Amino acid sequence: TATARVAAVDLGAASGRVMAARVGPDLLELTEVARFANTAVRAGGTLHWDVLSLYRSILDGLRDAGPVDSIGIDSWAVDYGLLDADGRLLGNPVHYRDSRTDGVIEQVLRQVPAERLYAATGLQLQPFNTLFQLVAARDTAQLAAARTLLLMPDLLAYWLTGEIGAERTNASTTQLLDVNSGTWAAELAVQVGIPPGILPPLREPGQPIGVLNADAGLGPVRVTAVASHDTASAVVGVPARGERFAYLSCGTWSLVGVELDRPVLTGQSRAANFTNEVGVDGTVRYLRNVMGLWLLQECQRVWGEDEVEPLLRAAARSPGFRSVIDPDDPVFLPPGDMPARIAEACRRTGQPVPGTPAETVRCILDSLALAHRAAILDAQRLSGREVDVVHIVGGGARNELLCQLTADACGLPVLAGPVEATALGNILVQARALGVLGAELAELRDLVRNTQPVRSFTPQGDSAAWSAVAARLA
Ligand code: LFR
Repeated sequence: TATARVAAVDLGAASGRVMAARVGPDLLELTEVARFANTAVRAGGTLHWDVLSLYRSILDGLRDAGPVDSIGIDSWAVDYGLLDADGRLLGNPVHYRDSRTDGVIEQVLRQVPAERLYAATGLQLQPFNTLFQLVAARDTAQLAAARTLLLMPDLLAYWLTGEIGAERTNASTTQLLDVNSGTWAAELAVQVGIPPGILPPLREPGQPIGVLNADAGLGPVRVTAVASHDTASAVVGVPARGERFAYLSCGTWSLVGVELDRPVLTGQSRAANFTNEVGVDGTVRYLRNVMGLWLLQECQRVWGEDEVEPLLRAAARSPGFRSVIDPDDPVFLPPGDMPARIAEACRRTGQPVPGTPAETVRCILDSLALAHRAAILDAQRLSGREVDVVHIVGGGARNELLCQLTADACGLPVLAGPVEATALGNILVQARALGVLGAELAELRDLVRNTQPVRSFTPQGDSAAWSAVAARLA
């Protein structure tokens, strides 16, 4: 049978990688060819992505990947570059954790009531949604000069191929896509002062984008649109059977939810800040953003501690449930002194203040497990979809303590892995487009399940005990 060789570029907020894969009906072999740090740069008072450095690392990685039939790119969501009338990038893309969006949600909601915004877009309110970033930039010379907005993977694909477009799964995170029609919400854009003409034509996962141009120096390889929102690719890579599963894509963020056929747009869903993001094949990623391992990553940065394993071992020995925080409190969103913020949150809620890194890490993991529990309970209640199992994919699947705590808190079995679900999802959509895999999403997941290692965690203790802990934060 036919096999394909494909390359996946997967950019996370902390690091990027280029993976090479061989794929066929019974074959899914993945090799990491390059891994590079993604380091934000503060310049002129603004937090930026270093997009040229990412692009250079991608080109180097693709060169090392050797000959492939296709290349696909995914990254974190919402962030973008603007092109001028000559097709040149206007400035460096701004990081979604930059403070320029402080207060912008409130400003927009005075113009567009929250009910209407949710009915139109189905999206959770996050200060960094593209809509709010653009409103924050409304009166800038840069936006005035802009002719085209390209989300990060689309910008990189543009440099590789010269082709312009907006891949749908990622476009669905902008809060500028109409949840009912699936087209750009041009009227909404106009209402908040965003020129709708900058939003490029949409493209679907699996569609060819174009062919590598001469700049890349790698020959005329085809670039394929994948589910370019990393979380959408991760959900493709979940090794689930059937539909009674919750997923937890766990990295810098914990994205927790279920896969549905249609969006949930009720008032209760809006109040719970659940989002209806677009998945592949017409699916809806009904999920909530939980702050995720960002809390731990920022602590590590402050402590100057590169190694996570010793911290996790110490946290496993540290007593549980001593203090918990609400990880989704906006105070934890920007970069900064995370251990001090966590200490302050414990003090404020009358709980013991973690005194050592081990205690702080334990507090983070207990708190994340608790937030995972709340999100999974809410997802079921709000959507009517019941689940029997929680699939944890992404880097967090390596974190045994977090996997076990999540199983305990949810009272559900956890299946952990693959760690590289996002790259796998990216690869599977390309391989399907090349015609070497079956058409059904379920078949793609079967291939992941049959080829990738998965570990299982059985829930222990009484999960209801976690409700009492949650009550401390009420
Ligand atoms: C995860 C992710 C989330 C999105 C956040 C910001 O990497 O893509 O899905 O909410 O990053 O873009």
